[in-house]
Formats: sequence, structure tokens, C-alpha cells
Amino acid sequence: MKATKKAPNSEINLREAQRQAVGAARVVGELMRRNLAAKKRANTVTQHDIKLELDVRSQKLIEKKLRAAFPQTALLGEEGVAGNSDSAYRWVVDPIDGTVNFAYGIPHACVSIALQRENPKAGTETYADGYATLLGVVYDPFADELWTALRGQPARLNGRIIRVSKRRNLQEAIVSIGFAKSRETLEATLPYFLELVHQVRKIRIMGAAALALTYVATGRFDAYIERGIRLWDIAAGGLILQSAGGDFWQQPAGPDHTYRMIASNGLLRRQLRVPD
Ligand code: LIP
Repeated sequence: MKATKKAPNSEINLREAQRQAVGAARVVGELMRRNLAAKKRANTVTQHDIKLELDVRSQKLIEKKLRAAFPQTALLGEEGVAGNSDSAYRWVVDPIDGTVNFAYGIPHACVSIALQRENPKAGTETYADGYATLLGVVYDPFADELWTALRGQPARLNGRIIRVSKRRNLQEAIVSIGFAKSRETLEATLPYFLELVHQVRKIRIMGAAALALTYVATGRFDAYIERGIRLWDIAAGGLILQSAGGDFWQQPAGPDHTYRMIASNGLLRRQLRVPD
């Protein structure tokens, strides 16, 4: 029986947590803007993925800021864990989502920060591991677009309330699809891609999950599908999508916080699937 984390002495002030997360995202955003065209040092390179030294440096910056403000919380990031693992609260961080784009100087990448709580209030939707997302921040420093959401409140883009699209038919839909990082996921997803491409208006493969989720939340895309995606790619964007009236379906699909996911405006949900 998985041990439940002990309840925190005091609940976190979510407005203050959001303010700190936005501050951290803007600091890393500035670093990304300064380095977009610069030569970047890669720590690891595989056929379908690159991990940069800047990914690690950016996560350290975020850790420093969030841990100074909330020393009692845990942090789960793409570049490792930190903080108090006994805490019922955890930050879920992707310091640079869309790293391969960023490595090539393609200005389509972002910072993604979410705050989750284990065993939230009764009736709060959780992931399979018992955590619920309470706040989400996604910042695209190249378009200077900041998406925010607090659970139970409307999602916002640069302060303005956003809503998903009202498109009901796949024929008029723009659907984004991701192929993750492995040959296995590529081969599993390609057959569905070949089927879907004939059913929709357009398919877009953009390479940054958090931005694909916020684009659905903003009504720019009508749906986004990916298999083999990680929690830190989707936690913040998933809450932003739900808070904009969208449907966010996710299911564990492997070790280390791996998921398969269908994000949509809700009206298209039944017409979509995600490869097994
Ligand atoms: C990326 C995701 C993208 C996926 C890539 C990669 P990263 O995250 O945002 O959707 O297709 O394989 O996982 O590695 O740039 O944070």
C-alpha cells in the first residue's frame, strides 16, 4: 500500500505560488531569448532528442526561486528532482519545453510550471498517482505569451480570459500530433497519423507539448494528441486547457511519469483516439 504523504502544516497560498511561478518563468524566458541564436552546449544527443546544458541551468534557476519562496515543497522536473520529498505539494517543471526547436534556433519553445497536491479536496480530479494540478503557468518568451490558470478559475492569456474553439467536425479541425522521442512511439503513432491526415483540415507537428495544449485552450488548435509524453510536458498545459473549457484525457503509459494523452475542445473528443 503506497504511503500517503503527511498533510502540510499549512496550505499554500495559490495566488502567491502563481506569482512566484510567473516570476521564475520570466527569468528563464529572458535567458532563452538571449540564447536563441547562440551556439548551445548539448549534454546528450540521440536520434530523436537533444538535452542541453541550458535545460539544466534553467531548471536550477526555477528551483532556486521556487524553493526560496516555498522551502517545504518538492520539485519534480525534466532535469531531476529537488526539495522536500515528504511534502504533499510538488512543483512539476519543464524548464524548456521544445528543446530541439530551441537547440536549432526555432522560436517555438516555452517554460512550463505546475503546482500539484497529493490527496486534494474530495471530488478534485487527480492523475493516477493521486496528484491534482492546482495551478499552471506556460510562458512563450519569443511571442511574449503568458498562459495562467488556477483550478476552478478561468484560464488567461496575458491576463485575458480564453476559451476553446467551437468546431464540431474533424473536417474543419486543426489537430496537432506529437511523436515523442523513441522509434517505438514513432512507429506506433504513424499509422494513426496517416489515417487522421485524411480526416482533418490540417495536422500540425510543432514539437512543444505545453504550447500545443495552450493553443487548444486558446482555440488556435482544436485538438492535440501524443503518446509517450511526460508529466512535466503536460501538467500545466492540461489545467490551462480544462480551465478554458477543454477536455484533457490522460492515462499512464509507462515508467517515469510517461502518459498517453488526448486534448481537445471537448466537442471532437469522441472522433479522436490515441495509439496504444
Ligand atoms: C518535447 C515535447 C514534444 C515531444 C518531444 C519532447 P521536451 O519535450 O514537448 O511534444 O514530441 O519529443 O518530448 O523534451 O522539449 O521538453
